[in-house]
Amino acid sequence: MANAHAASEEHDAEEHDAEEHDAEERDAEERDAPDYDFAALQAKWLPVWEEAAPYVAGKPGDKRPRKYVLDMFPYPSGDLHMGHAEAFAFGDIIARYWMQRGFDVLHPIGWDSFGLPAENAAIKRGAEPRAWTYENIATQKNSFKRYGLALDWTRELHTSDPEYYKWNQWLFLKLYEKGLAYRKASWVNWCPFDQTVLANEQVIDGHCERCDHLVEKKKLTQWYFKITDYADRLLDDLKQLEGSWPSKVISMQRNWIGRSTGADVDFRLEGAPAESVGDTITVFTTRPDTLYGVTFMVVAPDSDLAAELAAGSTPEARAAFAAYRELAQKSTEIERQDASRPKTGIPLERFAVHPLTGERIPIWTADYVLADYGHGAVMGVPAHDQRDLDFALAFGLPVKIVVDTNAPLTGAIPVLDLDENGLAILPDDPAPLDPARTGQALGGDGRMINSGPLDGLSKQNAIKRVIEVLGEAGTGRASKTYRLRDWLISRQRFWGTPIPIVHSASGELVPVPEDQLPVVLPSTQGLDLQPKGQSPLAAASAWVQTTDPRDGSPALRDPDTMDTFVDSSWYFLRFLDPNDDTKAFDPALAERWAPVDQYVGGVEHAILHLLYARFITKVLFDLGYVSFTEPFAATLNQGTVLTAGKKMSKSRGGVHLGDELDRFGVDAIRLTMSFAGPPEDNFNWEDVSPAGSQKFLARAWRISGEVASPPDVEWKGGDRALRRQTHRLLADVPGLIEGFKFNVVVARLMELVNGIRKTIDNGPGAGDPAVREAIEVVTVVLSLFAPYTAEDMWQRLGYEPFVAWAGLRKADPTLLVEDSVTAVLQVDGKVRDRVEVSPRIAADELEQLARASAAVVRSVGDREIANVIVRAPRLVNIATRPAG
Ligand code: ANZ
Repeated sequence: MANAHAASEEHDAEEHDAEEHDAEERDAEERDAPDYDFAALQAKWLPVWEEAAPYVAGKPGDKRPRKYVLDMFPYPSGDLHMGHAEAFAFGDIIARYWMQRGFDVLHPIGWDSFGLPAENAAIKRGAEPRAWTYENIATQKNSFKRYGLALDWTRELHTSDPEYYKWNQWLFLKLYEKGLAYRKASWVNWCPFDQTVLANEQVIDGHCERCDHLVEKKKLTQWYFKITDYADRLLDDLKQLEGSWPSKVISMQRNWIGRSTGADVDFRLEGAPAESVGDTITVFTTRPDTLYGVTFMVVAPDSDLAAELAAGSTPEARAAFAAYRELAQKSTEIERQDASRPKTGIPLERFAVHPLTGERIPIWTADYVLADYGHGAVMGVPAHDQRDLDFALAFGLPVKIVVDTNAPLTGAIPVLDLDENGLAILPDDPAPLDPARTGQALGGDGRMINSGPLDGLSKQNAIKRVIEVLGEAGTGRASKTYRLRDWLISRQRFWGTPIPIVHSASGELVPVPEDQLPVVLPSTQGLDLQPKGQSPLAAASAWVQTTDPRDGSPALRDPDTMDTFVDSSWYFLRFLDPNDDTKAFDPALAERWAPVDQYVGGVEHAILHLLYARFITKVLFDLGYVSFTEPFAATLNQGTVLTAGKKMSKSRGGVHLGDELDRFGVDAIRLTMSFAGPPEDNFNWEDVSPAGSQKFLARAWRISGEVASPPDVEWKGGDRALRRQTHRLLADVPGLIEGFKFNVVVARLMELVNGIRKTIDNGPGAGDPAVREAIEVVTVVLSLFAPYTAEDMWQRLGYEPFVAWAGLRKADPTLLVEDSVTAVLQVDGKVRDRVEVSPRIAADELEQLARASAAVVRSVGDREIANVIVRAPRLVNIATRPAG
């Protein structure tokens, strides 16, 4: 087992030798008694657990403290795989741990069962998405059960059930009422293969997250949730999560929201005003201090502003613009932001007026400026911004330095190198290096120059000052911009929640009244589900043609369906009572159980899913439905199970979970996952040993049958060393489990089982009460990792099911104090005193103790000490001679 030693904390050489010897004995013993049969244990206990439904949370009258442990929503794509096996093993350890600690634990399960993959898979097989999905759920459900998870199956839900998606539609209407759901035409990501729009978040390096095809830009009218209204709160509330969310995930959230602070600056337009901005162009800048260095402006070619500016320009500029715009649209956003790509662009033959100097500033369009960031326009400061400099150099635009980056900021005298005569070497060129010559923009801090009222100021002070100056003139203000865009939630596909809006004959958007929900998906009968750029629902004429809820006049249903991230943004609340058909969730239940205490799942959801769930929770808070603002108090993101350093997947082959479960059994696989290392780390399946886990389980299980004392035996008189080992484990388990050090707990269990084996074989034997105590503790702790084996051990130890409720005992503090040995203190070979000391006491410390002993001092009397012999920790002999 690769990591046994890495995980184990204290191992001295002696123990190691003994272990090796034991291992030989054990191997012999295993040959003689191949009696641990995991398949039989699974067959024996699964029906017992099924029958008893033992993990039902929130039973009436249950007054225990509560914990909500949630595993990320599985998607029914196929059968259980390695990734599930790992994540669910970890979630289960945590859930079972709190059960053992006496909590009423809510550990529910459901399926995120709408979505593109099911639809695509069904189309490929000529099947029906609904049938395909529910078949998969049935298969997975069986596998989850066999995997021995302590789940509350009474709360199972599927997002593709109308009983669930009715509440998605309710949620949509709540957002719509609040002005947080809206429709707009804009440039969107379009996957030409899946023939649907994608959220920015679903575009990975310019490719569709689902099918990997290159994503295009299309101008379409779509539904959005206004998550940008919550950008500040989504960012600021991350502070609440520090320490209980992985810091990596917090910074991924932060970067995704991407708040930049700076200023908006208005430039007056010369000539005819542009329709969308009137007579000014506003830019967002993080460096308003560089305002005096502006030598041109750039607007995004795909912005309305550029089109309007071009429309008011010369015929030549108009034609050039049309051609350039078409070209720009062929590039992906990633390409456009690639700093190493040569700059392109064209002048629009339009001019703006500098708000402070009154200079005439030429306006260009270039694709390095993005339409949907800031205002889709920038002030070009080539001396201090590399992108602007590259652009200026490409088109011969002037470069004006306004920050002297060589000027010391603090007034301190710079330390200069000395020549061989001890004279300071003065820098050749104390003036700032000219970016126009070097090609390097001066991005650093320094003193403002060539900047009128800002001259001499530092960057920070110049920013402050220029915002004041602009404010007084009414041509600028402090401002923030976010990378975060509104959440595009409409999809042109069948297998999702219908958007509860009808389009009236006059083109108005009319929400479907709440009492008419759910808007149920039609049957697929006669529908062509092939992706075609328009929702297949548009062709379901009997479904689409409806009436205006206000007056019964003919109207059309919105044919789009919702992104499945809507479904998973609030599902944790539906688990509180998935059968409630009167409301999405009961605020009183939410008060009792939520937020989720511990969320467990893949780091691939570190941005989107978590961000959306956080956003919807804040909306629900604002609407008064919940009293908390963050959905998941703590999260654990497990690493990935790899094979040969690569993520396992169906297409890449690798190890099949099903085969491994058949070979080694559920418990050995779960234990192996837990033992592989810290749960956040990736590991290679080749580097771990399910066979070793299986052997360990057999060893522990065998001991449970050897115990020769009754369940009510008094432990007190048991072997002290073994008892101490047992209680040290008990004392450490809470900290280790709550700190996700599952691998260390497994290593400690292995050590304790070795200790028990020694006590049985080479010590007081199987009848010693300490043996019973120790194996009982092993059984309870092992139940977090290997529920079948532990349940059986519990029975062999003479107890009724269920080990899940046996409870974690408290460590006896008197057994936790350090060992001591008796040191003999002699004077001239005669024993004068005895002291209890640590077996690890240092020689000089022991000598000091001896010299301080009253009996020794008395015995030495007024004689002189000639020599001291120390044999720590057992003996000190003080030799004396007459004084003088
Ligand atoms: C003038 C300037 C001078 C700028 C300077 C930077 C340095 P972050 O930090 O990413 O928020 N910008 C603004 N809108 C843009 C758009 N739609 N597309 C591309 N670039 C845009 O970047 C903010 C800076 O990015 C802004 O500050 C602006 O350039 C540019 F020495 O304005 B700056």
